[in-house]
Formats: sequence, structure tokens, C-alpha cells
Amino acid sequence: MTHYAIGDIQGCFDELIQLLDTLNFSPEDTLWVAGDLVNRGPKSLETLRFLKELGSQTRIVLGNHDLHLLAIHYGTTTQRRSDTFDEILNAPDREDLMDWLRHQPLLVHDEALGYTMVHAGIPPNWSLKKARSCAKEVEQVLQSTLAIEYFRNMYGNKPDRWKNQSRAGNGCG
Ligand SMILES: [Mn+2]
Repeated sequence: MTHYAIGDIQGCFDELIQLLDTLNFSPEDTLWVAGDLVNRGPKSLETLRFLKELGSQTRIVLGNHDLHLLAIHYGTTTQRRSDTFDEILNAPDREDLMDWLRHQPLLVHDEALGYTMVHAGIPPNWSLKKARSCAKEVEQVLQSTLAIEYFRNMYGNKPDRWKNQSRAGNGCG
């Protein structure tokens, strides 16, 4: 049983399949996907369907492009010229895929393996415990009815650090 990690697939489905073939990826193996599953590449829809189908064989975290897609799905922003989401937005399984996507975590930690995965890093002054706690806080919002509110406020550079006003009161700050 082997753990493979790959980041930024960005809709490059054919290349992903090629890579898994080269690795002889088998049902006992696990694929860690470090975010940015979609956008820019030509086959974001196939990529999402494939990873969703792989189920418990994958460990996935969300990246900024995945969150951007969710924001478009919820109607809180529109596609940019470089975005390649049309296929997903017109797909009959759009709702299923978006619901699955927003239930993916921001951080995966495997105690036994001693591995932690996020997209684009953790502030150097955060402990793993704090990163896990803050990730959990955002995940809970994404998976709740407050998700649309989160996406409405996701864009822009402010605030530029975590504010210690969490609902959970878990000291993220
Ligand atoms: Mn990214």
C-alpha cells in the first residue's frame, strides 16, 4: 500500500490518468490531492467526477481554485476570462459535485503516517494544533447553510490575518 501525493491537477485529467498508470496505482494505494483540482486545464469536470468516484482511496484538500468554483456555483462571483468552468456549470451532476466539493477539508492530518497536507502552506507562527483547529472552523462553515455568506466575503485582501472572533472560540488568531 503506497501513498501518492499530487497537487494542482487543475483539470488536467488525461495527464492525471497517465500518471496513475505510470505509477501502477492500485486499489490498495491512496491518492493525496493537495488542492486546486479544477480550472485552467481542459477537463475539470472529468477530474471532479473521477476523484469523487475514487472515494475513500483519496484524501483531498481544497485549494483557492476549488473555492473560487464554489463561489461561482453559489452565485457570489462570476467567471473570470481565464476560468474554465463552463462544463461543470452545465453538467447534470453539478449539484452533486459541488456538494461533494464543499465537504472536502482544508487540512488533512494522518496521525499514524505523521503527514499533514494543506494547499499553499500554514503560517509559520501557527502550531499544527492551531492549523487543524482553524481549518475545522472554516470547514464547518463551508458545510453549513452559512457557506454562501462565506463565499460572499471571500474575495479581497482584508482581513490579512486570522481574527480572533471565531464562533467556536478556539483561539485561532
Ligand atoms: Mn493554488
